[in-house]
Amino acid sequence: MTIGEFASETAKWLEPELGSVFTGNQLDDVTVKAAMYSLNAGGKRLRPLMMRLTALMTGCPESKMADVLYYAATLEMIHTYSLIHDDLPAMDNDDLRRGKPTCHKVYGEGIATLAGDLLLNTACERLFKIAIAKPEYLYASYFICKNAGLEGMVGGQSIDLDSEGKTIGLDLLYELQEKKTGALIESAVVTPYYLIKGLDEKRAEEDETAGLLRKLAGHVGLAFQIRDDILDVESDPSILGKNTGKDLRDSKATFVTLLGREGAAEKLSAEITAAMDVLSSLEGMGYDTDGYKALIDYLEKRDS
Ligand code: GRG
Repeated sequence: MTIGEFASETAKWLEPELGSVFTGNQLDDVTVKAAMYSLNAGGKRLRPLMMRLTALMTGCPESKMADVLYYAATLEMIHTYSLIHDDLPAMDNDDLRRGKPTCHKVYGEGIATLAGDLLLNTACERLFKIAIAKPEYLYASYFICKNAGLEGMVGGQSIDLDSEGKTIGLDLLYELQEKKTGALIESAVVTPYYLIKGLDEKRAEEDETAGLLRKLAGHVGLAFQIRDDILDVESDPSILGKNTGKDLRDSKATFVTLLGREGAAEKLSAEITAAMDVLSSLEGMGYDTDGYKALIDYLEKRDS
């Protein structure tokens, strides 16, 4: 199966679960409508795809795939909330996302803000709900919340906003990106394994496979972000589904502005090689890594 076919299969797997988050009268609420508009606006579903890849690679029993699906939908909700808020005039001020008008362009800024809040709050509710029923998932739920907060995505976005128009060094750019984009990708790559094994914090720290998955996530996250920075200067909005040239417009430090186009491409290639090395280690432990290899190949070349 190609990575494109796997992506289509993942979208079909995910979408009924997303469609079941809000039901009945809730669907009449305008904030729910706005949240559903963005959830179904044509995202690539990369994080759920990574979750499925990890689950399949690490031997998830069929009986636990429904729980992986539940977490995949939950993480996609957190990712979508972050994009809705990021697009608001007070943040990145964008009118195009996933090839469609952004949430606030359709529903107004107030409702779009609430739609993001609703997605995050509902995601947290879901993470608690499943951990109440299955306490062995408590650490996985905590890990997702932590990576979405100050130590992860919000912390990265905070550094990003604070750095606009300022000169920042490569070290701070790494920290910013590892938090802003990398933390949710880490949640996607490692959480299914935490679920399958029912790992608590100590065991997650000590487990060899978990350690390799965290390393893999670090390289995948950076590769994804560097490619994103390259696309911002090279791609076309009609292909990318969002406006380009924004980083220059907003005087943002990116891998391209700090390293140059060639330097960014070299860094991307180094991250791809490092990710492939981690996969070789996982292969040495008996895991079938073909799916992740195909994903990494796609991340290096993706044009949207
Ligand atoms: C508002 C707390 C808060 C955080 C926002 C993720 C983020 C932080 C901002 C988005 C800015 C951005 C364009 C980051 C680059 C990487 C990224 C997350 C791109 C979007 O992810 P994709 O390409 O999106 O997976 P789709 O639309 O395919 O789901």
